[in-house]
Amino acid sequence: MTKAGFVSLIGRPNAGKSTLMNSLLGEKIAMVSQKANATRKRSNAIVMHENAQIIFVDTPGLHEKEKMLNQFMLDEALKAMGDCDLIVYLAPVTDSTEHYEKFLQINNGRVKHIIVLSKIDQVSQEKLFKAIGSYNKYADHFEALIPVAIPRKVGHKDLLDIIAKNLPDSPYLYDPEDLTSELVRDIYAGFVREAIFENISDEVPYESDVIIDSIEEEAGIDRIYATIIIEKESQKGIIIGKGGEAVKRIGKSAREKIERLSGKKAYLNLQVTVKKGWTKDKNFLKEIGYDNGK
Ligand SMILES: Nc1nc2c(ncn2[C@@H]2O[C@H](COP(=O)(O)OP(=O)(O)OP(=O)(O)O)[C@@H](O)[C@H]2O)c(=O)[nH]1
Ligand SMILES: [Mg+2]
Repeated sequence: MTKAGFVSLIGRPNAGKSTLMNSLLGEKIAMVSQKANATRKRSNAIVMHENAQIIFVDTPGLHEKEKMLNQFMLDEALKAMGDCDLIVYLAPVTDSTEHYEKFLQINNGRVKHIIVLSKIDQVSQEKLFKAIGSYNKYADHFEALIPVAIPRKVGHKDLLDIIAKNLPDSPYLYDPEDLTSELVRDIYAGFVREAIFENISDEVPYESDVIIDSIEEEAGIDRIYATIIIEKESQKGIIIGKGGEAVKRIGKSAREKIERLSGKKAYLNLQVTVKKGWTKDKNFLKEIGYDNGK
């Protein structure tokens, strides 16, 4: 008898959702950043654990909506919450339970959940015990609480065991050899975005996006052509940098991430284009894949 199901990773921006998904998969496919609001679209990772196929769904952090793009991001998270077999709610160990209470209100008992207390490597034992204690009063609401330190893979096996236990009996939903059902172009676009988040400060990462125009696969090398979209003409100089040094750094970093995943040499060509006000342009957002049906 096998088990299979969808497990949505839900939590505040920067809680560690994408990092946890990559770590459980053992491959980097989702972009991660020190800056909040990195993930914009749902993505998934297919993790086999004993007789269970766990399909993790990474989501944008639950946050206050502002721009239309943020509204899309919030809708993505809410959709993933309603449409899964189990929720893993990530709470950084330093967070108060206030955020968790908000999550309980939104979920309203609809989908059962496990709490993952993340980033426990950043606090003392004493603080960890205190944080665990602060969730005691909600014990009727969650299936389990698992403390996790992703860099040391602490808590990973416990988490996979308890998830598998909570999944429905089902045949496998994907080929067990598959890592994800995402398109390669979406994963690569995430890597370029991650490189922008790493190399460029202030608002530019939030006002830019990346489209993979084409991927040409040759025997020893993949050639990838991508466009970075920015909101304002004035951001062009920032993204490109003096003598092109910023865009070169972005390209090098993204190319290395691509090569690590593909195990193959890559050539990455980056173009920069200005699309005024794109984060508020409903039609354009739809065109580049941010379609929440509204
Ligand atoms: N020390 C430590 N850092 C962590 C851990 N988990 C995540 N991080 C770091 O926390 C930051 C945010 O991680 P992400 O995985 O991008 O967070 P997220 O929840 O996906 O954030 P959004 O996509 O913005 O919603 C990154 O700098 C990670 O390296 C952990 O267990 N320990
Ligand atoms: Mg993320």
